[in-house]
Amino acid sequence: MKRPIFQKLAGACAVGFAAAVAMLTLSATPAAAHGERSQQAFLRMRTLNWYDVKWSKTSLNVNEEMELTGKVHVFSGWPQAVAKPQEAFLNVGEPGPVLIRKSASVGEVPVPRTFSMDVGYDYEYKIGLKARRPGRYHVHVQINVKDGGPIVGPGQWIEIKGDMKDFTNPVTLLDGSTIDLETYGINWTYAYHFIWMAAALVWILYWFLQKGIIVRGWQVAAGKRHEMITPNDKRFGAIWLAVAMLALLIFYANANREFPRTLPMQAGLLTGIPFLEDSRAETVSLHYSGGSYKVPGRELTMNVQITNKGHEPLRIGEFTTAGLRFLNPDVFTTRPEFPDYLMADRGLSVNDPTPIAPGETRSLVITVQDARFDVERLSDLAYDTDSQFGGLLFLFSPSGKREKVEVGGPVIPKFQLGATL
Ligand SMILES: [Cu+2]
Repeated sequence: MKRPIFQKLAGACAVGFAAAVAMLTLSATPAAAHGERSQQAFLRMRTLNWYDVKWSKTSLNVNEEMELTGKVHVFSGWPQAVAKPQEAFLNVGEPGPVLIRKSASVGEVPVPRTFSMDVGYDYEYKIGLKARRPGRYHVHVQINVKDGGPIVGPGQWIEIKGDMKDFTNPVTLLDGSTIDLETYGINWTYAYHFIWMAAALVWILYWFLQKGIIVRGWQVAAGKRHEMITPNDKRFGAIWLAVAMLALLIFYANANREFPRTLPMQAGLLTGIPFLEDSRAETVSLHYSGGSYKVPGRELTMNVQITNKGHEPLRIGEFTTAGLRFLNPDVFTTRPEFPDYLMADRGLSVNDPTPIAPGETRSLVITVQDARFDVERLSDLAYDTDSQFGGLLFLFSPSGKREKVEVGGPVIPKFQLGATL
């Protein structure tokens, strides 16, 4: 039976309305969009594993300084699709220069430039920041990898109070004088930009006012391209070029006279940055023998075989990946200081909670389960072309010693309902 046209229209409208409602409801999650969740799950889990990240302050005044410190493990199963961190740059993920970077170091080596990291090793970093613009900002540690893009670590809300007008950024030069980088040479910066913008405008206007783009297009199409530029045009071009060259020479001579000694911007690649001593600690070895990810239950299950080669019994206390921390409440009796949205303090459980004795090899099922897995869009793992997870497991001894071991591999996504939440 053929349906009348208005019925079809009504049907289409209903579908459209439902879609609109769905979109509005779906986008009604907290508006904290800063892009860190937009990268693929496998990329965030299997590139840089951030841990021990600390923000020395969460509230500060304009001009006050703070430190962002922590460690990063370069995952051994670095995805094939991402360039290795052979050329990396330590940065801060923040909305513009709200805090300026006063210093940055990796393994005690100052890194104002690009450095090289090796897969499988751990590095310790420290970034000195100074508050510039008042407001409340989400501040992340970030490492930019050449051809791999920015890889963002965990973020913390930082509150800056005061007035940006009071901000100063003094530095002492090699000759002993002090300048304020915030305003130093600002008039020349404006002047040079304005002069060259004006010159560009004159150039564009001249050519545009001669004939315009379309008429020139016609001329070329008509095979008259050689008649297009008149002797007058050539004269204008020559004068413009001469004036531009002269201006360049004068500006250059002027700058050279005013600042006879300058150092070029420091570039180049730093290699051989010291990694953390315990990078290759072999106290614990782990063999991953498969796992699954239940999409409805936000539950990652890993089957592992862990060997304790140390002298103390060990308990599995934490799994960390993509800046998220899943803690075993049996081990963590007090809540560590860490952004709430990234820490599931009851997110990890083990099928056999008894400590792994020295010399023992035990097969275990580790379950990581929390809504944060979904909120931080790590569930996308199930839809990736490379459904492999990765992360770090932390094991703790009675004396409080922490052992770290990598875990990762392919998971089988499960979509059935009825999984425990
Ligand atoms: Cu953020």
